Amino acid sequence: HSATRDIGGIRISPYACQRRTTLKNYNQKLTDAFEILVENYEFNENKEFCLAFGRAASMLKCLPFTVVQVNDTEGLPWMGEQVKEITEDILEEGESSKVKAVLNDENYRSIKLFTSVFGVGLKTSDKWYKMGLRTLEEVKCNKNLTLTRMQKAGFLYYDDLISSVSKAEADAATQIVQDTVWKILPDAVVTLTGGFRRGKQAGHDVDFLITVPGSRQEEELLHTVIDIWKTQELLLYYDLIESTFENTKLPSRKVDALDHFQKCFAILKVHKERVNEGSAVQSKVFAEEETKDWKAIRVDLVVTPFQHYAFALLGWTGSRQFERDLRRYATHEKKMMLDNHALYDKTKKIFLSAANEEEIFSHLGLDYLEPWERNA
Ligand code: DCP
Ligand code: MG
Repeated sequence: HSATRDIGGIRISPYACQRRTTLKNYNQKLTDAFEILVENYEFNENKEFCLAFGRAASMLKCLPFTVVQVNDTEGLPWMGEQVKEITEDILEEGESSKVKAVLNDENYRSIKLFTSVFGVGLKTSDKWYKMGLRTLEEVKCNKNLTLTRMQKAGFLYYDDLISSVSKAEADAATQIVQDTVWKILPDAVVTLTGGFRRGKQAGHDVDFLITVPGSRQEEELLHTVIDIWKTQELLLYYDLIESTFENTKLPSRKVDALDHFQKCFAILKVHKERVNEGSAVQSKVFAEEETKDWKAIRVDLVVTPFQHYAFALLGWTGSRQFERDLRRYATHEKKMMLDNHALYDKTKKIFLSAANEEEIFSHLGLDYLEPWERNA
């Protein structure tokens, strides 16, 4: 599986952290199809197939040309037999019967629908499906179910939360976060992370990383931010998770496990007047009919000690596939362990410190990739 190939004199690596993947995707038709299969295998907890199709999709995203025949993928890493078959179907028939079957599958459709509610994961979705429930109306009307506080918020703000967050809305949220944080600690660093840092124009939430140069001033920060937002009535939902971080703990390989930093998963009330979409004229026309002048937006705030900021920034910028490959590369090519907190050299038995992302790439012997080149 570690085949490499030259494209325009550039060797294509099986690791996403050695490929520059921008948002320009010449093979979206194929990658969309593979991502549907990835999602389906995720729902069925088939890790092996999840990885296989995820890696294939990610590989196709970095190509500087559109694949028009299966031969075009010859020699590329991760192009297994199944991947080739589906690629062939799509290129020749315009669609894949396998992908079509998933899209029509009752289980896939129900789990997709249920997990679209904030606070509803695979376990809950599976339970609802096995109870015979198929629609959100049926869930809401079922008297035997007890919803968590998170799920109640998920249903309450469902329409706002499924409509994706625009860059303008993310900027408005950034303003709110910065205003509040800087009122408390003017030296704090507030960074927009996640997909928006990679240059995406839309996302499902807005991710922030907060740190304070100097020592330990950040510990009370989130509590104060929350108190201020409560009095301003800007918090529609929040869950504050205290830090369980220990300096001596070795990095973990699990890319989907939550990190140990203090964080707040919130739903923020963002007033439309704060959102500069460049369509002010239109919004004025409709202003009189409108009753709700705000949108509920999912916001994640993560607070890190200053020495761990670069690792957290690298970890929270994503993409998920990029993060997976970065850790896999560290483990298998460098005998190092990397996570959102630290980098540990197993040969030298020491933690390697870093003041910025460039230094982490350099410790790993990797060429630096800009955030917008990490859209693997
Ligand atoms: N992340 C993490 N630990 C978590 C959740 C996320 O380290 N518990 C990291 C991995 C992701 C990044 O943070 O690459 C951002 O997570 P999102 O799920 O918000 O993904 P994106 O921002 O890339 O996409 P979207 O546009 O859907 O928000
Ligand atoms: Mg995000």
